[in-house]
Amino acid sequence: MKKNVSRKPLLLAFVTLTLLSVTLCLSSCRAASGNSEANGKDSKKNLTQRNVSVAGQELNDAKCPLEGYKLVWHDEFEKAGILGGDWTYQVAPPKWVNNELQTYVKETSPAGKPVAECSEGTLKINCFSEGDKVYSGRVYAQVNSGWKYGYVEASIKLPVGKGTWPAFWMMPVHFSSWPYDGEIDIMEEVGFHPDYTSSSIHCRSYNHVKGTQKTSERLCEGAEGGFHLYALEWTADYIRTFVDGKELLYFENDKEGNKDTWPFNTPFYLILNVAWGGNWGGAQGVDESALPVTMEVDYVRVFQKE
Ligand SMILES: [Ca+2]
Repeated sequence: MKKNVSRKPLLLAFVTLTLLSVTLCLSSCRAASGNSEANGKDSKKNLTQRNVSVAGQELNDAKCPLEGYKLVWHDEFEKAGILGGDWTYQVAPPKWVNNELQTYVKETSPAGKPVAECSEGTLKINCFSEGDKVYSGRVYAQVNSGWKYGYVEASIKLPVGKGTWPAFWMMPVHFSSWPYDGEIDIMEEVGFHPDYTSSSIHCRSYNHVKGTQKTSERLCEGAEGGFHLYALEWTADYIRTFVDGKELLYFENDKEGNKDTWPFNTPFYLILNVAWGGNWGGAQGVDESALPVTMEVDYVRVFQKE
């Protein structure tokens, strides 16, 4: 596209100011962790900005789904009701991880309200208060087998409200300890920093406890309230993520054969959840008047190389 040359100084000033304010906000706002299994550990994300508005930044965008991959598993959530048999519910009390405030239950709250339900072609993960608790859903796809390498995508509409911390991510099937076994965060967002979606990887050498995790974040306008495509390509050589086909995170296997820097050579399963509060989601407090909230997922698809 042609650019109006006379506007360049203005544009540059705007980009500089935007970057400055984003950087300031990030350094002050992001006091906390990824959606990790590091229970209660304070942490800071080491952000790499790959904002599309950065002048001269070449982004390796792609047409999703990527070519050369074949669909091996998917859920379009067309069948109304509870989730199918490929899914497992996490049951966990508040403060189980990351000082999060929600109670995760299987299927429904004590009063019978669903934390995860399919209707009108989408999965809804509901986070709501009931009595003196906040209930929410955290569900796993293929928790016992997972997938090793491939291309994964989900179309997701994020909830709105200070305190929300929705995520689409992966953990290793054979798990002994965090971060040694690795974690792949395809999409995370927090309600106090709306529409800024991020991707991260965690392992022993790169994790938020040490401030060395690999993270990339970018404004995805309308992520709260509209469906956007969050995707991961994971090969033996690299991990990269996309938002609406725009590359966000790129992390390369250093090929040292060292699990500390590349634990991503075993099967990982998929996770969808809405956390409430916690080290990151609650870093600026929570607004309970925002509840109930819902994360809506149109589909999740897993592809592998033919
Ligand atoms: Ca659907």
